Amino acid sequence: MRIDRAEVIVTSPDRNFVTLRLTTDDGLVGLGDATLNGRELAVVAYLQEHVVPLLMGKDAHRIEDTWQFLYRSAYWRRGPVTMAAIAAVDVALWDLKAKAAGMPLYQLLGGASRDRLLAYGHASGRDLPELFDSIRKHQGLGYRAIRIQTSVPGLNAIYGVAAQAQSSGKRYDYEPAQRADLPKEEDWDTRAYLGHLPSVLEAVRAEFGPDLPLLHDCHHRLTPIQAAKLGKSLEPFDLFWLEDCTPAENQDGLRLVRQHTTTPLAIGEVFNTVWDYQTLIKDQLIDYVRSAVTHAGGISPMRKIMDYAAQYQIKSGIHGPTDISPVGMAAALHLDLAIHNFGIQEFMPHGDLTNAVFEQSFTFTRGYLHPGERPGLGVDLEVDEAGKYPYQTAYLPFNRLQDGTVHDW
Ligand code: CS2
Ligand code: MG
Repeated sequence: MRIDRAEVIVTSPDRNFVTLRLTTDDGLVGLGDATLNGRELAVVAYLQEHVVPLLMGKDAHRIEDTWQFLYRSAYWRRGPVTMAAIAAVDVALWDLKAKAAGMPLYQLLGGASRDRLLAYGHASGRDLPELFDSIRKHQGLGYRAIRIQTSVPGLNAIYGVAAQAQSSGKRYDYEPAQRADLPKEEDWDTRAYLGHLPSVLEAVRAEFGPDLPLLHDCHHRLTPIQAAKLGKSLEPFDLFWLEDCTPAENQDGLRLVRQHTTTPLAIGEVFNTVWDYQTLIKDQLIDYVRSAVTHAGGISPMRKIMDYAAQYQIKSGIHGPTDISPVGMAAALHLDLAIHNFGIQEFMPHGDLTNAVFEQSFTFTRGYLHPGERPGLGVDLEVDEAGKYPYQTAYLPFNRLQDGTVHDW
């Protein structure tokens, strides 16, 4: 089974996606997601210029060797662009191997370790009534775990509040990347946020009770001691997790947070190799690993990261917003189903235009996901449909503090 065609397909139905489509000499097609929100074209160039030429004629069955070759022969290691490109190759090769075997991909990863995968969705609101409506809407859709994001009085625009994006009438969800030639500036005030959030979660618990699993994403905006303070202040509300509470390039920063709070911690959606997690996992500074298969080099390395994490009873919480394509989501679900230390799966449903481009077999039923039983990933890319939606420049916002200092978004 040799690779004799490799296409890098860029399409922008509801948002930009980059997909690697490999075809073998016996006519099988394998797909890999290479979408890096706001930097899609960098990954396209990396694939087209530095990866696709190396794949021609390669034995598609040699997944590990191909991964090691692409990682080590590049000389320059790690980083989001490189690892997204390598991930697309890795996932496409796993898709091919599973199709050649006539099995759903999870069967090649050891088979199912569970019957279904708990999902969480994104509820948000500019105020409590809007937030409560959003929670009820997500419960009505079947979600059994819900992320809570809220506006903060005095701030104009903040991460994660769908109504802000939907107020423009252009979005069905909260997609932070704005289709524009330049990144959009948002504002931030940590003191206002820290003063407001606990009252919101207190109100949510009072309205929805103690049992609903609640998650919150700080989106990298606090110092370690501020994160420690927030984690401690939220303990009465029993979060499922507090995500990206502090920028974790300084892995030791989480040691300070851990010393002050028992609120479970999730980190890593911006991480792309096991080295980014080494201290966090070895010293049990986190509870959930957040990287997406698409951003962490593919299924092969993500499985290794999760096996390392399992030694410390750390679970998966794979990243799953709408900037992870249905191909990337399917890859996550097959891995989720097979590993023992599955935690939870983020699931933001895609829009109708996207679902017409990517025909998928995975299901979301009464709050649980399943990858399906079709051979391979279970996703087909409708190439002609994809061709209807050319790339549109889009950037994630950036942040400034009240005094104009650039901050973490
Ligand atoms: C967020 C993401 O889903 C999450 O946890 O952090 O939506 C993130 O903002 C986007 O993936 C950035 O592209
Ligand atoms: Mg996040």
